[in-house]
Amino acid sequence: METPPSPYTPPKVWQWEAENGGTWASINRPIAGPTHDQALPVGQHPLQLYSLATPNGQKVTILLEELLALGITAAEYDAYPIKINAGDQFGSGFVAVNPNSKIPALVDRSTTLPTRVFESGSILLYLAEKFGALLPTAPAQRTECLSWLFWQMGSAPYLGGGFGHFYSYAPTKIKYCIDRFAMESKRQLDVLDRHLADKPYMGGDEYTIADIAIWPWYGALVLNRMYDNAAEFLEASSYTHVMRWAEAIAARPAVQRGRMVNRTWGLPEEQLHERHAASDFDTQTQDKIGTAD
Ligand SMILES: N[C@@H](CCC(=O)N[C@@H](CS)C(=O)NCC(=O)O)C(=O)O
Repeated sequence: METPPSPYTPPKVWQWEAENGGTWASINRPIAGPTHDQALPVGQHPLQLYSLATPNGQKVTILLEELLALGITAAEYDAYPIKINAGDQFGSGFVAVNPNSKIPALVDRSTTLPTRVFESGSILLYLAEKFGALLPTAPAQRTECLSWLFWQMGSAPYLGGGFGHFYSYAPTKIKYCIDRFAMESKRQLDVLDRHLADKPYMGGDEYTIADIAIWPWYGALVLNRMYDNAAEFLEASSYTHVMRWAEAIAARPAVQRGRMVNRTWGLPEEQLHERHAASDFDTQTQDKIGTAD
């Protein structure tokens, strides 16, 4: 096949053009560190979560709601929204908790000195170990669970930053990029589908933090909750085992609550901007109706 002429020749040294037209262009920068002073709020519980209900954020709120559903009251938490489209992740307080300036970030104030935890996979592991739940203790099962947890951390950027970005967010649709990442996303769905063919959950018989990490990305994708009908584009319904697994997890009450926490968009009844107590879920509908984001 003949290679088409390239519309862009890279210069010797890359230059930052702040406005490139893509969704999120206004918040992306080639430098790290804080842009402004902004202290983080602190609530009454030992666990303080600073996040947003994106797939990476949902992982942590789903786990916390599952821990509470198991009767682990020490997992009570305050959750504050970090509005990444307004640049909250570059505030000095947030950067002190996560030098990588991305949600989710957690502070555990029950330790002698507050413990900061960033990267969603690290937060899931920290909480599962702290409370001794949703992570098997037998070495073989624990290792299988962690293998899938780390699989998610390495794989989802191809789905989100690759496929989702070029299919949905980029200012122009570039066939080469969409082909490359659609291919990889379908390959990943096939990995999951083959694995789930003979077991209910990623780790085997037990629901674990591996499912909690993978579901907000791949479950949401096959349930057509992401990227402008991407489920149809990627023929998600053909991955029948992933679909069955995604629907079973979507039906869990803790998952439904976790999806709502720090959600600042969508249907008013699905949003809970801040979470401080279980009763917040009962009152959120009245509070949010009429609130514009
Ligand atoms: N590997 C990180 C990824 C976190 C991440 O990409 N967070 C996004 C939202 S889903 C974010 O905060 N973006 C803001 C930005 O890039 O400035 C994790 O799993 O915690």
